[in-house]
Formats: sequence, C-alpha cells, structure tokens
Amino acid sequence: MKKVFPAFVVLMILVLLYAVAVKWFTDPDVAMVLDRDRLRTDSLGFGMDFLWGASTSAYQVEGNCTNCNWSQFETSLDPHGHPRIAHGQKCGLASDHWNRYKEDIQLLKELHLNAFRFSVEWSKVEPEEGVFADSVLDHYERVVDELHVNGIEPLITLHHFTNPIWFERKGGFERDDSPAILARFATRVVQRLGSKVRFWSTINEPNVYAVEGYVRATFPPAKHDPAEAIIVFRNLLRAHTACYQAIKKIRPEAQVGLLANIFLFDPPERWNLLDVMLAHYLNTALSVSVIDYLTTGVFDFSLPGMGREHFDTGVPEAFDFVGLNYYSRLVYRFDPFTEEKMVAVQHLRREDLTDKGWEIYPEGLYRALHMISSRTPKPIYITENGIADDSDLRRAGFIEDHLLVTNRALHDGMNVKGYFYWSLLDNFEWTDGFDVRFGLYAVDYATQKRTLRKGSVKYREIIMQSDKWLH
Ligand code: IFM
Repeated sequence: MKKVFPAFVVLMILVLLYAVAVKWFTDPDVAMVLDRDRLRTDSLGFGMDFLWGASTSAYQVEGNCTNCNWSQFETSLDPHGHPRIAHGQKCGLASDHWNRYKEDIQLLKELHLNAFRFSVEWSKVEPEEGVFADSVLDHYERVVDELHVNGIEPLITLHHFTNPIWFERKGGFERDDSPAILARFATRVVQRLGSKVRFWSTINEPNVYAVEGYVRATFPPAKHDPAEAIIVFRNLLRAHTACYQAIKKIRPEAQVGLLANIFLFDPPERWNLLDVMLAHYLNTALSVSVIDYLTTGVFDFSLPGMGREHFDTGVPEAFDFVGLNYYSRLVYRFDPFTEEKMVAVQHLRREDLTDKGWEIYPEGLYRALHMISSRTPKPIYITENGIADDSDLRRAGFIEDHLLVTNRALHDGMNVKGYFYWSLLDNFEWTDGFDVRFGLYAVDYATQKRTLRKGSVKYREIIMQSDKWLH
C-alpha cells in the first residue's frame, strides 16, 4: 500500500502535465463548431461599404504570358521525365481575359458585384530588367477605366506567383535585393495607375510560393531545399514591406495589404500531444508568422525539422489591411518513420471533398478571421474563397455557408470589409491545369464562351438580401 500511493501520485502528476502540455499547444478555437440553424436566422447586415467581389490572376486567365517562369516550367519535365502540369497541358490562351476583359466586367455586373481583384503580369509590364512596356500599362489602365465606368472597385495584385524570366534567372526571391527589384516595378505601376486605384495587394500567398517552389517542388524553381524556402519566405515578406513603402510614397491615401493564405492544420485527435504540437507548429510557422510579421515587422520563423530564421525589418505596421485567402484545413498525424515526419489523415469520404481533394470546412474561415482579428484591428478582406466543383452541386451551399460565417464574424466584432470569390472564371489552376473548375462562370475553352453556373446564383441572391442592396 505504502509503495502504491507514491506511484499513483506520480502517475497523476504525469497525467496532469500531459494535459497541461496538450492545452498549451492547442490552438484557440480548434473545437469550434458553428450552429448552422442560428447562422441561417441571423440578419444579413454586412455594412454599406462592404466589397462584394471576385478574384483572378493574370497568368491564370489572361493568356499569352510567355515571358515568365511558369511558361518555362510548364514546358519542362520533372526528374522522372513526367510533365509538370496534369496531362502535359499548357496555359496558352487561358480564358483570353486580356482580349475579353470588357465582356468579363459585364459578368461581374450581372452578379451585382462591386469589386474585382486582378493582377498585373510583371513579365509583360517589365519584359526586360528596367525596361517597362507602356503599351501594357495602357492596357491595364483601360481595364481600370472600364471597371470604374461600371461602378466596380479595382483591387490590384502586384505579384501573383509568376516572375519574369530575367528575374528568375538572377535567382528570384532567393536574392537579398529582390525586395528592391519588386518595389521598382511596383513604383512604375503605381505611378501610372495610382490615381485611379485605391486598393493594392503586394504579394499573393508568400507561404504557398515558398513551400510549393522550394519544399514540394510543384512550382518553379521546383527545388527541395527547406532552408532556401525560409529565405524566400522572408524575402517575399520583405518585398511586401518594400512595395508598401514605395506605394505610400507615391499615394499616401492608397490602401495596401498582403494576401495571406491560411490553410489550417488540425490534429486527428485532440488528446495526442505529438499531433497537437505538429498542428501548432505548422499553423504558427506558415500562417501566424505572416500576420505577426505585418504587425511587428519581425519575421520569426521556426519549424522543427525545417529550420529557424529571425529577421527584424524595423518597420512594424506596414499594411492597411489583411487579405485573407481561405479554402480549407489539413489534418496531419506525426509520423517519425516518414521523410516529412508527418502524414495526411483523410477523415472524409472522397465524395465529400472538393475536386481539389479539400474538405469543405466553413468553420475554418471563422477561425482564420479570429486569428487575424486577435492580432490586428485593421480591416480584413477575404480576397479568395471558392470551390473547385465541376458538378456544380456544392457551389451554392459552399458560398452560402462561407458568407454566413463571414456575417457571424462581423456580428462578433471582427473587422471584415469584403469578400472576393475565387474565381470569376474557370482558369489555369497551376499544376492541375484546366482540370479543376473554380469559376462562377464556366469557360468552354474551345469557344471561350462563358456560362453562369447555377450554383453561383446563390452569391447574387445573398448580395441582394444584404443591407447594401436593400437600402
Ligand atoms: O488558384 C489559386 C490561386 O492562384 C491562389 N490561391 C489558391 C487558388 C486555388 O488553388
């Protein structure tokens, strides 16, 4: 009896310590489940200044982007001799948005949207280092003018994954002077369009660019070099700050933000300390670090097995808004016997996933908004949210659920100022080519005919029920 008692106490202490550790590493709101019935009965006030939009990016829709790293990448083969893009597809004319932008702006109007996010293609604007193509800037000015004529607010992205070939050859964002090189381009664009454009986003999804290009090797330059990934991640964030400063110098009144992709990581079970720690480290390193960088100016990155980096720009608060690109979450289990030390756990049936294989998880949008809101009171624009759904059976429900969640976040005091569906049109989905269909409008690539998908009508219905439309 005497021996059993201390052993029991020790065991209890260990259990307690374990529980404290699990609690410590558990990210806030992990267990959040939204009450859908309550959501559906809430009022749909979004605010009179709410931006209702759709997003695109140049390479994915414009066509003829032949002078950038992606056009080279899609014609190359991987180390096993396989094409980089599904079925060896090429982006080519994409959705021919370059020539059809007027028609596409009417598509925005048809849905009662009042905002459009698009990117300017760096490799077209600056085809050779330091040489700027005025005719290309003329084109983008015509797009902006056409948007204004139709009462639609432009939000321009300066960098959306693609680099001019000359920049890629120099080493791209591996270079320490890459922020200055991108800021020179930003200066030129803003000098030209700044009087007509209020909203600017600097860099799209720096974490995705770094991980896909330097860890998973699914984006150019297709390296497997985690240490370099961290440098590139850091330089992209520094490039954001350099562009922010360049834009503000020319247009102090401009609203400038960074586009953060927040893909949540969750453990399969909430009691398994190793899985909980894995999720916590991934969320912190890949998502929280971006928001903390914006507020503090410090890049503080640490991911066991990948590396650490601490870099202080000395420039906190270099942003006017946060752009949130939210799609889904990933569930991973720690596995010391795999090279990555983790394995994805598929907890849903194939038919419950989107055509990208992603879980439909609207609660995660609330959690992502909450993570940002607890770090900054500045406005948040949901700059991407959408579903790859060729059958179109789930698009309406997806849009409704994510907008109801957005509305709940607003009612709970979060400063959400806009929602942009990804994407206006079917487009070139990077390594998936044209196989997956995100568009509010389907594109028939043989004829370039656009057709409104039935599921997209839900978006218009919600907009028309909102206070902005009713007043
Ligand atoms: O198509 C991409 C986009 O370029 C960046 N965010 C995610 C989208 C869907 O995968």
